[in-house]
Amino acid sequence: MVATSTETAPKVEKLNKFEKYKAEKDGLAVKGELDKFAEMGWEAVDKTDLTGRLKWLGVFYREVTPGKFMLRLRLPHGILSSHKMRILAEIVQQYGDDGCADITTRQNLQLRGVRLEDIPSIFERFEQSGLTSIQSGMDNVRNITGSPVAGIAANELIDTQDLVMKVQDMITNNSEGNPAFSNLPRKFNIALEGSREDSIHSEINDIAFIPAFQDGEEDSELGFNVIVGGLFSARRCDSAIPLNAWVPADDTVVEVCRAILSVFRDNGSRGNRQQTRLMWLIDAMGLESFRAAVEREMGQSLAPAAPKDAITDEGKSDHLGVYSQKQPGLNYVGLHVPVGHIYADDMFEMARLAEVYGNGEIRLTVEQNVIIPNIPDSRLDAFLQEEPVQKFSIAPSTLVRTQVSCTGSRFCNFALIETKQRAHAIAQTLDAQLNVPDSVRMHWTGCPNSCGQPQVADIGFMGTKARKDGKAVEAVDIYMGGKVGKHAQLGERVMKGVPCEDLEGVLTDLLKEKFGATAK
Ligand code: SRM
Ligand code: SF4
Repeated sequence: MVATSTETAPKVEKLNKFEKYKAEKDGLAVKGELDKFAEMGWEAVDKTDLTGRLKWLGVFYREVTPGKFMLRLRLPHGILSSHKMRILAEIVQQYGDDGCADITTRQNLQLRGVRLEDIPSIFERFEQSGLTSIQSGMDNVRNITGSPVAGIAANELIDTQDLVMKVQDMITNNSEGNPAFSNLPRKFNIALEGSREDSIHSEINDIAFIPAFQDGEEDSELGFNVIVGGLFSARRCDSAIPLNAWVPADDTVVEVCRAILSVFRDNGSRGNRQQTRLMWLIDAMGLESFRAAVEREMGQSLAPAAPKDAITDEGKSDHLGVYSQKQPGLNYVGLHVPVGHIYADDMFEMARLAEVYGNGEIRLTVEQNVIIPNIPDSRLDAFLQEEPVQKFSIAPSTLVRTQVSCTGSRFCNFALIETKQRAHAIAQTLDAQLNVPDSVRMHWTGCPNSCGQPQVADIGFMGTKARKDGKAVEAVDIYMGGKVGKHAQLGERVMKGVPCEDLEGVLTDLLKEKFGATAK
């Protein structure tokens, strides 16, 4: 058709630089080049492969520690066996002082100190043991989160373990790598909640499934309401919004994920990188058209959302301590891992505890802690006497208990401040000085990317720089008012540029004024 002068040509989007390199060579393509990379050494690897495409395999070049890579796994639901944990411990152990691991805010593990030349043999071990790190970084779907006590919680509605696994298998082609979903416009987060508490911050995911009885009444069919578009980024932070869709707790969940991912892949902006997450597409299309596009992709219509979800007002557990399971005579015990940082010895010990006292299963939480499930009543006392249970306490002091922290400047190039050690040290100091009557959840994040989720915290800290006495110093913006669980809401920034060296005093005042703390 010949365009008339009154017609305007469709706007052609200028692709961002990530799109250009993805178009030149797919991220997953480096899978076939690992032996070559191992042989040539990391210094000789093409820069875009090294710092970009390898992330499609979960291999992260760290500018802060050149040659010592971070390996990000996928642990759906945060669940792994003692056998898998032991393999990961052995990998970390071989790197001596460089080797360590972190439990992440998506109930996942990241290994540190890893050498590129070892990746082929590490991946062989992964394949033999059912571990994978595929598609865990860049424009892929991240670790899929679910209640850390799925299948064992007394208040469970839907055991989401199989569904989470099916969604991961669909996205990754059973961990082989799936080109259909490895070139999304941007990162993507999915969560499935199956209990009566929102244990996984569903509201900050691009797609989340929340348990809901279809008619709102408990005698109607149990399934999920779907919410979409939650995100944190330097440019924008938003809670997910209802898609106005209810789905049964069956393979429809997988289909909805597939359809939403397809609509995002085919229609999402690939221009300004700060405007490419799902919520920007929903804004551009309008929620109704977006929902219609998802239905078209599924080839079926979606039922409207249930009038209410089944999350209760009781709040969100941190799962630390001893809890009876729904299976009579069995218990799960949540152990506190300060800011999620662990070493090979700790990992071996966790594997041992799980085997000796439980059924060999280990679970991770989005608060970066560990749960050992399936401990019989008769073994509980002996378990609680174990040395690692003293180290990773079931009852840490009030402020130490609630710290969550992103990686920070020790390993992350984006970081404006050191986070993990500082978070733990300040909490220990203030616990020694103050009686704090109730839990105060504190989240630390080293830069505006918000990996440490400061907006969900009672008090959140976001790394920045400030000037003090004419010098640039590490500082934080302080967020307050984040709520989790049924009435989740994002916190707001209440203070800007507080130098970290002044934080102890500022926090003491905040804890006394807003949280009823008193001097010891
Ligand atoms: Fe994150 C990028 C660490 C959860 C938002 N995140 C990064 C990178 C990969 C940057 C880099 O290459 O250095 C960090 C790796 C540092 C390192 O060496 O560990 C990093 N993010 C993390 C982890 C490890 C923080 C932690 O200590 O737990 C978490 C890993 C989760 C996992 O297992 O996959 C992690 N990141 C999050 C979350 C929280 C969540 O998912 O609940 C968010 C906010 C939620 C969201 O995504 O909407 C988050 N990370 C980001 C962003 C901002 C995304 C955006 O749309 O702008 C970036 C930067 C980017 O993607 O450009 C980022
Ligand atoms: Fe790195 Fe910033 Fe994420 Fe912390 S919030 S891990 S500093 S990108």
